[in-house]
Amino acid sequence: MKSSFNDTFLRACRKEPTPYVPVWYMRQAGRYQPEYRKIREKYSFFEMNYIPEVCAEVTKLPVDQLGVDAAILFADIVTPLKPIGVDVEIRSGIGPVIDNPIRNTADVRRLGELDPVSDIPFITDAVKILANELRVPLIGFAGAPFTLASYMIEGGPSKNYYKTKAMMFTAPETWALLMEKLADMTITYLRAQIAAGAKAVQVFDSWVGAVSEADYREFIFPTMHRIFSSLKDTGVPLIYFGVGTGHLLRSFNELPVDVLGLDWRVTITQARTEYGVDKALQGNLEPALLLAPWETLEKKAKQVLDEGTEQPGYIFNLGHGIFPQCSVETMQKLTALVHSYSRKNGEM
Ligand code: 1CP
Repeated sequence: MKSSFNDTFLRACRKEPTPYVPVWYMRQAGRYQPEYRKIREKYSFFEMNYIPEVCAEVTKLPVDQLGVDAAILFADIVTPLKPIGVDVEIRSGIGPVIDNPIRNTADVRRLGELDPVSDIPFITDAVKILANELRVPLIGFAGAPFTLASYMIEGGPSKNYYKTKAMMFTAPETWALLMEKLADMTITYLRAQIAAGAKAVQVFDSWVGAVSEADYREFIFPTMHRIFSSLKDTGVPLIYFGVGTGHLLRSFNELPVDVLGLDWRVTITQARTEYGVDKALQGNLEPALLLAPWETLEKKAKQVLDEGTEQPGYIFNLGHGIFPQCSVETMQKLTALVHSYSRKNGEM
């Protein structure tokens, strides 16, 4: 590892003491940045994703601009779905849209297997460039099977996931096959990113908070357990994140992961005391506060930091992604605050 390499984030993932609280932000590369918007004018989302030099450049934008302690690969959770036969595009202002949604067992059987060498060389090439150039760890990522399935079955973003849940409840064997295939793909995809140089991986189960704990345990937990268990031997920190998942935290805590990402609906103290989470934690500032007056944002960020730093193993982040209306200046100020406030507290 290079001598100037900043491994604060990796140490926090492993619950080791750190001189200050490391920070990165979900969706830290995106439309709130003028530089991103400029590149996006020239390319479609997938073109940016498919050209390793562009992908690497966009990944590095927030690292240089904000001073965060980790980079996250610029891609999307639906990126590996195209090569297995899902006709997905990213529509600006909407998100992933799929023209051939999954309806039945035959559709699931038709899904191919991911071959990293022929299917995603642009991802592994971008990771290699970044692993070589970055002075902070690169986080690789994948979507979790439930969240991917929600796009594949609904055909795009959804509010209540009725079609997804209908498959889960009415065709449990089809559902199980879909979960199995997506889990295999996720494992292959993350292993390829790790082999190319990703230093940690995050699995985004953004929409799994829509299911009850009983249904999570029956229809989803075994798949997640298999994914994380089979990645354990890579030795890199494994992070799992979902939105609105307070009621699932006890189950999440039983998974072989290193870090759990929290949204803003539960406090860090609640996660640790009420839900008994003993993993490292990442989160969880309410993203809407990025539009509040600085004094309000500062006060709330300090509250989050005070709770987070009660135990080793804490990474500052938002409770969900940055959104286009945010300002680069606010993100810079917030990053500096996380570093200075946590450093000062550490010395006290
Ligand atoms: O810095 C980064 O984080 C950029 C890399 C990144 C990641 C980690 C992107 C780029 N997408 C994601 C993950 C992702 N994609 C998730 C999990 C995280 C989360 O919950 O936000 C999800 C659910 C998606 C699906 C998706 N892709 C959406 C959400 C749609 C919905 O259902 O509400 C959207 C809007 C996209 C498009 C997308 N992905 C990434 C960017 C920068 C964009 C916007 C593209 C553009 O128009 O420029």
